[in-house]
Amino acid sequence: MRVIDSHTEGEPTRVILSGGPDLGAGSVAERAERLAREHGAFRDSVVREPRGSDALVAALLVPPSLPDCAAGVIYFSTVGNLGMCGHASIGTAITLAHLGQIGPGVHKLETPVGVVRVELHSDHEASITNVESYRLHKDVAVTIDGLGTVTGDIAWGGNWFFITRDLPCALEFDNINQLNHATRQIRNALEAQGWTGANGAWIDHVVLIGPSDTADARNYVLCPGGSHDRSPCGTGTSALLACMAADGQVSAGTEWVQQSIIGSTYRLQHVPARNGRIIATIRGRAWVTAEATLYFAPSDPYATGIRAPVRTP
Ligand code: PYC
Repeated sequence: MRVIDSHTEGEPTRVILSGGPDLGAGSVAERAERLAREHGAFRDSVVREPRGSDALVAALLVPPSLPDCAAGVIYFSTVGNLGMCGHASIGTAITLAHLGQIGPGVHKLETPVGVVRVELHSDHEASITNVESYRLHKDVAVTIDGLGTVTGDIAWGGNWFFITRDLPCALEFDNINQLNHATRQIRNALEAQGWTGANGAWIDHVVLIGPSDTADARNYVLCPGGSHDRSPCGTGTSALLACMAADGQVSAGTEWVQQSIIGSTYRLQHVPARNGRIIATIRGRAWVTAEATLYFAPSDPYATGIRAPVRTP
């Protein structure tokens, strides 16, 4: 299987160029469902250890069904498909540019949750115009042993997020283990207390928001596989802006600089969309780190990866 690895503001993406399963015809959303239903072992083999890690997001390139899109792309991590992924979309754009498949300017990618617009600014910088983001529930309170009551919003930014400013400790890299433990507890409590995204969707990302000395805010983002986003999380910050816009705390066209737990940043802006929703544009940098061939020997007991716990304590 031929892949190209990159990182976007610290968060890794693996673009799969060849060697993926035949997903047949249909929209990218239909083919993403087929991937989830019939090709779990393929997904696991690419992103799970020993070839991948919980931080890695794969981007499977497929022919788009929409004629004006440059590519179709299906994102997945160690626990399954992602609807959209900000960092992986920027990584995919930089990878397509590295391959000479797109040049500077505006392009479109067909994802399972809608079309995203990609603007390639240079070999290492791109903007993504995300799908619509919105808040589903405001001020949801969950009670957690040892943490007390944590209050936050449930919002969509291409994935489902619980976003809170109630912090278990300072958002500093040295506190990473404590932040990870607390956000897992919050995610478990949301699930135990019956909170979901639309149509019963699992809220698989938790965002802690705090102050930053150099940006508008700093975050820690728990990702589905149990690791944290090294980048400032494009879909998570889109969801945050949707909540802040609904509360009148950020106006359309104003730049928002979001810092990650490792200190990297995205610059975002938004425009209003229908029914109080917003459309966010996320600007960030990515670098190709490797061009590789993945091997899967029949004798390798871990050819399909090491099983990852889905819901971690
Ligand atoms: O940038 O949207 C994002 C993202 C989601 C999970 C990891 N990164």
